[in-house]
Amino acid sequence: MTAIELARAVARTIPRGPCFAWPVLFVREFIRVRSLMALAELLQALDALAADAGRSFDGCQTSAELEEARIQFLGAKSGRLKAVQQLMGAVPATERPTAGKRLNEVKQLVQDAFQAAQTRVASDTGGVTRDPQFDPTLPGAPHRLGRLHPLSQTIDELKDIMGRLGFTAVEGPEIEDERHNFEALNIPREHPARDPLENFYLATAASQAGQPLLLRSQTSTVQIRVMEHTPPPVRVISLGRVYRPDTADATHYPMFHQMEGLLVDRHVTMADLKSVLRLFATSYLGTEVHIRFRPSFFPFTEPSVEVDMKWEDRWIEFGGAGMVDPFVLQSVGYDPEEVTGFAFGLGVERLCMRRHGVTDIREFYKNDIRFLEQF
Ligand code: FA5
Repeated sequence: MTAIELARAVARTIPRGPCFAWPVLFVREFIRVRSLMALAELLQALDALAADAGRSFDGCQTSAELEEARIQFLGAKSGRLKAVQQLMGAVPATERPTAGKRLNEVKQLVQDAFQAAQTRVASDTGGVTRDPQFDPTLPGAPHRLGRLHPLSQTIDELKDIMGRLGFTAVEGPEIEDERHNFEALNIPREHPARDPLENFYLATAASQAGQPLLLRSQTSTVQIRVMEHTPPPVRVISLGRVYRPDTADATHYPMFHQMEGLLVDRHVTMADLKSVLRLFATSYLGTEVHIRFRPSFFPFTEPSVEVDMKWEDRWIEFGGAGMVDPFVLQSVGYDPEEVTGFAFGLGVERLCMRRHGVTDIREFYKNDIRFLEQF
C-alpha cells in the first residue's frame, strides 16, 4: 500500500469532530498504522526468507550451487537476510524486541540450513556414490615444485659469502647515462669502449631524456653511484645484468651478470684485493682454489689485472680488478691522498659454470627444464 492509499484509509476511519482536532488525530493514527504495517511487513519477509532459504539449501547438489545460494541468502553485501534486516529501521521502538527476536530465530534457521547442506554436499562429492572411479586411499598426485634459476641461486650465494666478508649488496640501474658508464670511470669520448657498435644505445629513451642513454655494459657504474652518495669508508658489492653486443658462444652471451666489488678506506692495498678474492673463490667453490693476477688495463683502475682461476688444470678468466684510479676517486669527491681502494668485476655465469661443470653459457638461457631442474 502506498503512503497516499494509507492516508486515505486512515482518513476514512477518523470520526469527524471539531476541525482543529481532526489533523492531530489523523497524524497520530497515520503514524500508528504505518508502524504496525512496518512490523507486519518485516515478519512476513522473515517468514518468506526462512521458507525460501530452507528450500533452496535443501535443493543444492554441488558446492557451486551451495555457494550461489549462500550468497543469495547470507551474502554480506546484498544477501536477502541483510535486506530484511534493513526493514528493522521502520519498526517502532515499542515493537523492536518482538521483531528482533524473530529476526534472530530466522537468522539461526537460515544458518543451520546452510551448514546442514554444506555437510551433506561435502560428504556426497567425496563419497563413492558420486564418482565410482574415485579411490580416496590412493596417494595424491604430487605437484611439481618450481625452483630458482641457477643464476639466481648463484647470486644469492655470492651475496651471502660476500656479506660474511663485510660487503653490503647494493643495486644500480640497468639503463645508464654516459657519465656513469664511461666518463666518471675515466673512459674518454674517443675510447673504443664507447663505440656505438660495442654498446646497446637506446635511441628512443635518449630522445626523451635529452641525453644519450645505454644499457650498462658493466656493473662498474654502481661504483660511481655509491661513491657519489657515500663518504668513505665504502665496502659494497653489486650483482646484476649487463649488456654487450657480443656474439653468443660457449663462454659469451650478449646479456650476462657481473658481481662488482668495491672497497675504499685508508691504507687499502693490492694484497687486500688478492686476499678477498682468494677467500671468496675458496668459499664459493668449496676447495682450495688457485687464483692468479695477470697485468691488464682498465681506465678506472691503476694498476689493473685480469683475475684467473684454475679449472681442470686450465686457467680461466673470471673478471677484472685493480686499485681504484685516483682520477675516479677525485671525480666523486674523494681525496686520493686520504683513501685508496680496490675494485673487481667478475662474470657470474662463469663462476656458476665452474662450480657446476656447465660447459656452455647458452644453457642458462634456453629455458630447457631438463637442464634447469638439475639445480
Ligand atoms: C669489466 O667489465 C670490468 N668492469 C671489470 C672490472 C671491475 C675491472 C672493477 C676493474 C675493476 P671485463 O670486460 O673483462 O671487465 O668483464 C669482466 C668479466 O665479465 C669477464 O672476465 C667475464 O667473466 C665476464 N664477461 C665479459 N663479457 C662476457 C660475455 N659476453 N658473456 C659472459 N660473460 C662475460
